Amino acid sequence: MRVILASPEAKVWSERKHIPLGLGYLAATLRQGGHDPFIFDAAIEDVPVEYYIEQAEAEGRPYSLIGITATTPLIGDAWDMAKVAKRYDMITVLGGPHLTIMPRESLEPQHWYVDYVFKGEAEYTFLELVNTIEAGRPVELLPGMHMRGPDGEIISDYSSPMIEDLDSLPFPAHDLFKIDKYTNLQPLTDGLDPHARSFTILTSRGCPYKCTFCSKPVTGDTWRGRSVENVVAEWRWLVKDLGATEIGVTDDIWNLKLPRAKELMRRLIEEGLNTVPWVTVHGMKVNHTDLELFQLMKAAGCKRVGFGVENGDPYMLRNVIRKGQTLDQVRDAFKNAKAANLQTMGFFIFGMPNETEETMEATIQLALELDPDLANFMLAAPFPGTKMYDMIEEGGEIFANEWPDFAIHEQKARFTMNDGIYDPDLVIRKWREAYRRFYLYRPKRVWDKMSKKSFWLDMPNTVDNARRFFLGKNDQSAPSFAPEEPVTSMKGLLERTL
Ligand code: B12
Ligand code: SF4
Repeated sequence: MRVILASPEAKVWSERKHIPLGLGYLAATLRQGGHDPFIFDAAIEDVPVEYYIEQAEAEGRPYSLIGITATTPLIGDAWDMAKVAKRYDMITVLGGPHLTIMPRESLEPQHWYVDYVFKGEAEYTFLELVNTIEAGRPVELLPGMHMRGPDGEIISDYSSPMIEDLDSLPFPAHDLFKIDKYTNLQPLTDGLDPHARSFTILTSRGCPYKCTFCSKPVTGDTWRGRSVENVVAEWRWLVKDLGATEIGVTDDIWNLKLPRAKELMRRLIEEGLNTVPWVTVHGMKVNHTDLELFQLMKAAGCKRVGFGVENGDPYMLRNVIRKGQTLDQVRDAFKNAKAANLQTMGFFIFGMPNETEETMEATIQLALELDPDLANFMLAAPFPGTKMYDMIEEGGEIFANEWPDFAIHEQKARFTMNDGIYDPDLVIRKWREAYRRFYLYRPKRVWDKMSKKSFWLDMPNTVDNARRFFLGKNDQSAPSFAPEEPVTSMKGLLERTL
């Protein structure tokens, strides 16, 4: 069967282009099952999905079914796309993180144009559905599937499949992505190489930790690692056959098992696959690292490591965020990564419940002390399915009332706590202050950066970030890293930013 697998417009993250890897996995299993999938990622396409649907119809080889993926901020775009596909009489299927958390919502009467919804990892179940439809057999509920019954009522299988043996899956259909459109994975590389070919790879799924801001129903608590040899074989395909120039490891926690992580690094080195720079996209867990791991990573071609630091206050870290790591472990990880000559990136969260001026100040102090190459300060967002969401439901009030409001880059408060202490306006002020104090108010850091060639090469992005993050003013939109008009001198930079 001819199938479109689509990711709707990524407005919330419009300039950071990552391949939608989940669709790559679904495409690979469909292909293995004898079907003909096409991947449409609105983030990199110049034409809407209708273009391809009509083209296929004109060629007499129409698409019969569309499968659309969605995170929470993108679910509205997914509905819009399903509605469009219904105009062409296509069968419409939704899956992905938001559907794993709220599967029934998309089958309510107002979404009459959605036929089936899948919860969880759907490689095998989705293939089964496509096989059933192609064979003309009646569709029955599959694990994790939701659909309408004969009287229009929603019928559900509430299980959330998690594939145990990841080695049994085919590699994602990397070759189906228009890879020359995916040119950057992380802020420090934005715009530096317009011809980059950035792939991502997943060496494991799941995470046993229980951070309260994390969408745990999506990740799953059971960690499942691919064998080292299976990962190396995919890495070889990316490097040797598909011309990767940058690779992002997107696992929730690829380093959970330290010996396995080191073994993977040794094998990449032995196989000569250390020629293409790579980064950890989601971040590593600091308490599963040591100096040797970072040294091996460096030797294996790693360029930059990211770490979820989250908060500088021990109480917040342990009791509110429940990160399962100590501040000393954070410090050790940064020290060791820097000793191994890796660039570092820290992720910090502002505005969790219980946050006060002091705890946010502690976070800023920690960021200054760790001094990563890049600090990413994010505003806490209570996504449904997180423990944080429950905490706010119990003792606070959520302001966000539309799914796009949950995008972490929308620079506005999403909730308050009714404890007489939590102050959402203060959160926004401290969050802006964090950016200013980290990036602007340290003359030595500014000078160190300016004396590097990459700073000047990346000047347009620097300006754009400065304008949006540091000054903020009327700009409440998503931070963009896209080059605007090029700025070619320091004078120009100052004129545009100040
Ligand atoms: C890499 C990553 C990113 C990357 C790239 C995203 C991309 N293009 O795929 C970047 C950094 C850009 C990113 C951004 C954001 N992310 Co993110 N990201 C991830 C991460 C770490 C891995 C994604 C991945 O590759 N998974 C592996 C594949 C195999 O899984 P999958 O995509 O879910 O697909 C499987 C199933 O969901 C299902 N499925 C998926 N699609 C479909 C479609 C159909 C038709 C069917 C039947 C099934 C199906 O089958 C697939 C195969 O098993 C996940 C964490 C996680 N464990 O998933 C967070 C995660 C998805 N991100 C999250 C969030 C919050 C965001 C942001 C919203 C943050 C923000 N800015 O506000 C943005 C949204 C961006 C967007 N365009 O949607 C949350 C989602 C929560 C939610 N309620 O939606 C997650 C779950 C993190 C977490 N644990 O909280 N992210
Ligand atoms: S370590 Fe990462 S993936 Fe695991 S629960 Fe915490 S935030 Fe989620």
